[in-house]
Amino acid sequence: MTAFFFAPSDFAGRLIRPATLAIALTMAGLSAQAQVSVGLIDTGVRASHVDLRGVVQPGFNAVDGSADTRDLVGHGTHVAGILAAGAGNAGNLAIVPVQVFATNGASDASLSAGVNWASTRVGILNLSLSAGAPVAGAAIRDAVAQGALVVVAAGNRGAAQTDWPARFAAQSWANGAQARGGVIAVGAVDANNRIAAFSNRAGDTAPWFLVAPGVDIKSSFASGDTASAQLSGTSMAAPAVSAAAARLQATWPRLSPKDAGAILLATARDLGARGTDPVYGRGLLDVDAAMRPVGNLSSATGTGAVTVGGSTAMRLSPATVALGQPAAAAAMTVVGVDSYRRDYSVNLQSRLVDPLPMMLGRTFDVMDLRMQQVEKLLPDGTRLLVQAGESFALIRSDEAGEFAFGAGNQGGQYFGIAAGLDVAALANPYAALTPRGAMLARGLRYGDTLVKAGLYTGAATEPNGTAWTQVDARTLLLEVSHRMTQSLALSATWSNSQEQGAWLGSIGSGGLTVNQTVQTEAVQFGTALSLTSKTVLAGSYAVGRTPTVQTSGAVGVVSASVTEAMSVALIHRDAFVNGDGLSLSVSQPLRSRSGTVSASLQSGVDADGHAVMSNRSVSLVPSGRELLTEFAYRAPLGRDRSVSAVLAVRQQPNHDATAPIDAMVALRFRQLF
Ligand SMILES: [Ca+2]
Repeated sequence: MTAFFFAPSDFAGRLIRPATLAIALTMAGLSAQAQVSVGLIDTGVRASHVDLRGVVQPGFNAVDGSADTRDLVGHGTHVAGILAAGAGNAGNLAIVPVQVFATNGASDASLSAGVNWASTRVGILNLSLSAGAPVAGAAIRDAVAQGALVVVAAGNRGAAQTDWPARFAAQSWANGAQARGGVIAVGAVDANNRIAAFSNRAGDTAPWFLVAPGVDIKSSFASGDTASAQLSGTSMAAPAVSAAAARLQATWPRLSPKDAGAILLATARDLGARGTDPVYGRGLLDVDAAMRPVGNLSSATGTGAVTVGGSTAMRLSPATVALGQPAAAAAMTVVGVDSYRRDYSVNLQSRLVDPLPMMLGRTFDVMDLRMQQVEKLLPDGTRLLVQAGESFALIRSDEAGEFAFGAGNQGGQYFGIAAGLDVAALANPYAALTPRGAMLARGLRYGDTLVKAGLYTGAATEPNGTAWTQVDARTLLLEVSHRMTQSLALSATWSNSQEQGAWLGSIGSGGLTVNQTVQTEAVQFGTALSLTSKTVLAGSYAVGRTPTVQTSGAVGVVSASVTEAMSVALIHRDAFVNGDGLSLSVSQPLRSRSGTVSASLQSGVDADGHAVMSNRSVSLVPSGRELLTEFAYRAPLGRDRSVSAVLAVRQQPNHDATAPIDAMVALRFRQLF
C-alpha cells in the first residue's frame, strides 16, 4: 500500500512520480488573506513595541472602563509577541487588547466585563490566565453562544485537573452539540514535548485540551520597545493555539472560529499515552497538519463531485500520456474542498503515473516464447506447439488449419505479422489492451491464405494508489494473411477491444476513475519479406478509433480519438549458432493522433462558499513521438539454458518532446529446471 501525504505549498506544480506519489496542493483561500482579530484578555499591551507595531488595535480597559490598555506588568506584551509570531504573517493579525488586571490580579467582574466587550468584536479570545475557582462563567458562555473560540491557559499548579476558566472546556455548553463556539484548554510542554512540571494536566477537559511550547519562551516585553524576556507558563502556550486558529481563519475567512478550534483539536499530534489522554489531552498543537486538508478532498464536476485526494490516481498509457505533459498542467489543476469547506488548489497531474516500463519485460517475454517452445508431431499428423513460461500457447495443426489456445500475456503473438517472428515491436498494440488472460483462436487455411478468428479475454486487478481497480477487457480479432510469393507475406487484422475500468490502457481510481466501457476498433496491416533463407524484413502499421466516452470523474468527456502505432524489424536467424536469433526493430508505440478531453471542473469557491466552475480542454495529442529502437539477441546454450541480450533506446520517451533519450541494456541468462 502506498502512503499518501499532502505536500506543503512549495511542492505545488512539481510532478511527483510513483514511489512517493504525493498530492501537490496549495491552500487556496479567497484571493488575499483576511485580517483576523484576536482578543487579548490580559494585562494590556505595549503597542509601540517593535514586534507589535501595526498589529495592536484600540482596545478596552475593563477595570476602569477607559480605552487605556498600556501594559504595566509585561505579561500581556509577552503573550502578544507569541500571538504575533504564531500568526505567521503579522499583516493577517490584529490584536485587540482588553485590560482586565488591576495590577497583578483580576476580578470576576473585570474579567466578565472584558470577555463581554471582546466577544461582540472578535471571534477568538485568548485568556492566558487562571483561577482556582470558576470565574466569568456566564460571560464565557455568552461568548461561546455568539460563536467565539475561547482559548484558555490550563494553569500552572502541576495539577491533574485544569484551573478555571479552562475547566469550562468540559462543560456541555462549551463544546457540546448546541455550542456554536468552543473552549480549548492549553497546557505547556518543554522543548522535548514533555509536559512541563508546572503545567496542569488535561484531566476531564482531555477531548478539548491541547499542549504547546511553554517553557523558556522568548518574546517581547513591556519594559521597552525592543525589550524581550524569557518566560515559562501555560500563559505562553495558549497564544500559540490562538495564533494558529487566527492563521486558519486568515487563510479561509469563511471558516468559523469554532471550526478553526475543531481543526486544531483534530490535527493535534498525539503525545503520551495513545490517543486522547488525561495528561496531554488531544496532544501537541500541529499548525502544519492543521493547514492541510481534513477528511476527504472533494471537487465539483459538471455531473456532481469527485474526490481528488486519497485514492485518486491514474496510470497513463502511451495513448494518454498527453494528460501528464506541461501543456495540460493548467487544465489539470482543480480546487477541492475538505470536510471544513476549506479550499485547496490540487494539481491532478501529481496523481498521474507514467506508463508501466514494460518494454524490457515484454521483449524478454516474447523471446522466452521461442526459447521454451516444444514442438511435437502426433501420430495422426497434427502438430502440437507448446510455449511455456509465464504464458503458454498450444497450437494444434490439422488439414483445415490450426487451433490455438493460450493463457497469459502472449497478446499479439498469434495474430498479425508478429506470429512466428518473435519481435515484440511487431505485436498488435490493440490486442495488448486486454491484460493477461485467455486466448482462443481458430485458423483456416485456403491455399496460400490463412483466415484466423479469435478472442482474447482478461481481467486484472491493479493496485492504483490506495485503491484496487478491476479491469476487465476482451479483444475480438479477425485476420486474413496471404502468402503472395515464396518470400512475401501480407496480413490484415481487424480488432475490437472492449475495456471496462480502463481507457486505452489507462487505469484510474477515485476522482480519475473511468468506469465506462471503452470500445476501440482497429486495423493492423503487416508485411514480411524474406530477404534470404535466414533474414526477414517485416513491418506493421496499426490505427484505431475510440468513440466518445463520457466519464463521471474529473476526466470528463473524451471525444472520439484516433491512435496509431507502427514498426519495422529486421530479423536474422542462425547467425552465429544454430537456433539463435538477432533482431533490430524501430517502432512507434501507440500514440494519439487526435482527441480531446473536456470537462467542467471546479476552479474556485465564491464568497458564499459555492463552487466556481470552468471548462477545461486537453488535447490527447502528445508533444512528441516516441521512437523505440531495440536490438535483441538470443541464443540457446544447450537444451535448458539460454542467454539473451537487449539494447533499447527510446527517443522522446512517453511521446514527450522534451524528455531526454532513455537507453537501457540488459543481459539475461536463463536456466530451466
Ligand atoms: Ca495521547
